[in-house]
Amino acid sequence: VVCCLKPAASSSLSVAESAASESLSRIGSLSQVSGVLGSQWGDEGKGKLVDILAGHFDIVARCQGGANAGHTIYNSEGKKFALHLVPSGILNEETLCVIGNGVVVHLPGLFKEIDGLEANGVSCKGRILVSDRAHLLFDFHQVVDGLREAELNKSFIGTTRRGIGPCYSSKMNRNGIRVSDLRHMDTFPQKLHNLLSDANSRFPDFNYTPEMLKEEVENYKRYAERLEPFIADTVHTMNESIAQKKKILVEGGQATMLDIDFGTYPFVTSSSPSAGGICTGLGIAPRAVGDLIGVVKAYTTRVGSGPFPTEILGQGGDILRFAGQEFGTTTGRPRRCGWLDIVALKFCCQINGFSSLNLTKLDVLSDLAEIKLGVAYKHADGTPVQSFPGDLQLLEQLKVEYEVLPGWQSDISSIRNYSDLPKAAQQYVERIEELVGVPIHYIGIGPGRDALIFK
Ligand code: 2SA
Ligand code: GDP
Ligand code: MG
Repeated sequence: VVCCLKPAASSSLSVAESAASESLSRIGSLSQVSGVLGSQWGDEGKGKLVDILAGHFDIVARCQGGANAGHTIYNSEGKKFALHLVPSGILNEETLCVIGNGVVVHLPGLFKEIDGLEANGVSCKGRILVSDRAHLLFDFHQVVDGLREAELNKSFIGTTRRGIGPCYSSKMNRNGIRVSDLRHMDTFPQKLHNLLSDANSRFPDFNYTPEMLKEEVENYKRYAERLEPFIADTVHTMNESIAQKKKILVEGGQATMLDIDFGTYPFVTSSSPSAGGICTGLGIAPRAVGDLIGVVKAYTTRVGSGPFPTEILGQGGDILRFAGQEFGTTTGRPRRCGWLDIVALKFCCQINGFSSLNLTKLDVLSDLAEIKLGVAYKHADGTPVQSFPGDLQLLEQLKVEYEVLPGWQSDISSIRNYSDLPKAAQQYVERIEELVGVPIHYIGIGPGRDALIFK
């Protein structure tokens, strides 16, 4: 429970109490099934918002991706947690966490994460369900991820090497192994052998041996036993919960610009982090899904290769990287940094139909004298580019048109009311709303749970 969001008891409300009560009613009015999705290239701060909202939802569910995701959250005592597969609702004791059918699950990683949470006083028992339809991501998928990246040489994707692409490839090839297969250990070795032989015939350096299979089968016999209490038909759970009027919050991993269909292909992840992934990754109907909150950093970051039109190269990028502590939660890689890209954000809003936005890390811009917004794309000959292009060559050649806004050059991290923000900060927020046409309801001004302004 977020202490600053508790309802005010007295009838004559102070300014702070009335702001808290407004915040509560805003969260309370979110639809029965709501979602928090990334609207750039990931790491916008989705985990923090999910953690804050979790107390108002019965279930927090992941629908896509795997342990490539990294969500950093802080509990009320300021203790830091980095989550990868476990949904960011886990710190709220009342919340049930669902890992849906669309997620690819690396069991040793999941158990390590659960052990880490338990060791830090977070009880996971009976609070995590793993879909029986979810695909298992094996260590060998991670090896293959590395081999593929090495093979790509200079055109490498810059994956997290968590085996995501290879596991979704197995799923699409229709020889993947699912959680429910763990209940049939008689046929499991043959299925795993088929997968390993595939990889062996594709990659000369794979070095598949019978011992490898034997060892992995033994591991998975143990994992199967440990996972059993967590396994559920989560499609049934989700739909029953909807019928029982329970509130469900879907937590997106990665973001629309990394979407396998809508992102900067091939420099994308292998799942659907946009709105469509909610239905396919959880087995719920589109009409059940209500409010979707797009999370967007006040600037832009990207890890890995691929086009980034508003990227700031050199020292300018370093300033944002260090001010925003932009290093990967999963891999520790430095994130590339740039200005907020309105063209990309509008494209994300279109695809996802966001009802509101959470603008995060506004505090990181506090020292800058001027802040730029990338407001339009132009072809090399000066003619406008209509929308965020799918053509990668065009993306790499286009020119970005910027609008320059004044900075506020003061610390905003302890401000909790929108009206107390410096005028230049309000102007920046409102200009984004105006350009994108979606209201910004939440503003992040620090990593902590309480560092959120409701607008
Ligand atoms: P993959 O591993 O196959 O999904 O990589 C494909 C592309 O997707 C990007 N990707 C990410 N981008 C930002 N954040 C992610 N999660 C971690 C974090 C990243 C980290 O929270 O910081 O620690 O490095 C994430 N996961 C995947 C990836 O960079 C490739 O561009
Ligand atoms: P996610 O993958 O979208 O959940 O984001 P990550 O956790 O990978 O990265 C976001 C980082 O920014 C984390 O370290 C958060 O603690 C931090 N963060 C989130 N919101 C804010 C904010 O408003 N201000 C600051 N300074 N940090 C924030
Ligand atoms: Mg992240």
